[in-house]
Amino acid sequence: MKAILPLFAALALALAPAGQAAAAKETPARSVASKASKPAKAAKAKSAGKKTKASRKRAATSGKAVQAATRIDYDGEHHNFLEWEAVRTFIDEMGTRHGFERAALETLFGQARFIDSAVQLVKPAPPGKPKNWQVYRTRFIEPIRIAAGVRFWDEHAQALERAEAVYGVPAEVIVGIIGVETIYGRDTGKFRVLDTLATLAFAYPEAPNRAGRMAFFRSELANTLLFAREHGVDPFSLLGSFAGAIGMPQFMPGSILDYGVDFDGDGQLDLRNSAEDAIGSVANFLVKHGWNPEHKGSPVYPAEVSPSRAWEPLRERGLAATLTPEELRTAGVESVEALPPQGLYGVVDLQNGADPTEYWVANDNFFAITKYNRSYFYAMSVVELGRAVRAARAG
Ligand SMILES: [Ca+2]
Repeated sequence: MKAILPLFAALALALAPAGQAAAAKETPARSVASKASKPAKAAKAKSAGKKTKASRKRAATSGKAVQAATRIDYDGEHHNFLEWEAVRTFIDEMGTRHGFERAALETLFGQARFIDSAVQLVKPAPPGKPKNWQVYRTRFIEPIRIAAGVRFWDEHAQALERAEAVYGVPAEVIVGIIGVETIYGRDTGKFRVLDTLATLAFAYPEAPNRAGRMAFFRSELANTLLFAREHGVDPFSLLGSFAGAIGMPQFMPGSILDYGVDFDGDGQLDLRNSAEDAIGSVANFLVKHGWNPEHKGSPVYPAEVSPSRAWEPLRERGLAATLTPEELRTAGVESVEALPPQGLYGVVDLQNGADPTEYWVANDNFFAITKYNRSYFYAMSVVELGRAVRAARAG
């Protein structure tokens, strides 16, 4: 989730079934994605994790014997990251800022692999076809994902109810996000996060915003090390997408540190194996990004726009609800349904290729979802998938 770039977008779409496609961006701004591991595999990893927890903790904290505990089944080149000055500088900074032992980090980076596929995936996409919401939505609002959503909701109904009670985020929105990101944990990503983040932090390909991207991935690499230390896990045990997004909700390490919640209360924050932790963390993320529990209705309403196009500048207000229903009406944007009078709205346009663009008005809660992945297509997919799952459950 959080913060990767529009960049990945199109390429991710081409390559990834789930969250990565979510990363695809059609609108103004952000995010990530991932993927791959079957539930059975995850369960296995969980029990193995329990067995080795003590040793992982030792490894993570002593720094002497950090082992690449997680078997990797993808192509990654052994690369001596320590040859790069930027890596040595990073290690120095982790020492001075966060008290990490140099020798421990050198051992760690000595075991990191260079992931060429991550480099290929973040390269700017070639110009593609015009954006098309109706095409995009068919990838997410489809029978397999809806059926998986029903199973997930049934299995975790209690945790979803609890999240709604604690955070005020309805189950269907949480179900929509986890479904769009990873098909409920089916595609969480197989890369060791340390490998992909080290690769992107120090070998990001040529791109207009390369420096900013590298700084972002360096920061997430630091967050990975901080998270592993804080939670006593081997940093190599963290698996995620090509871009370092972790678990069922595809949180970047920094978002796990900032918004992750141990919602099942077992003392571990595990977004890959604990659906409850994923559910609580998604709800917490949304609330911290402007979700307003007072707005009980739909986060988004179909609208009609006047041919005058006086409303066009309203689309440039960013990912925020800043307009009163009056202001919208004055500018020629009319919600098809009556809007709840309280609250502010923003104009959302969904392009449909050669077909007419759809217009909607959205409140704070829709824009909170866009903070998860800065894309109107993404947020609308979340809303629609959640509704479809709810309807399917109702039978
Ligand atoms: Ca937990």
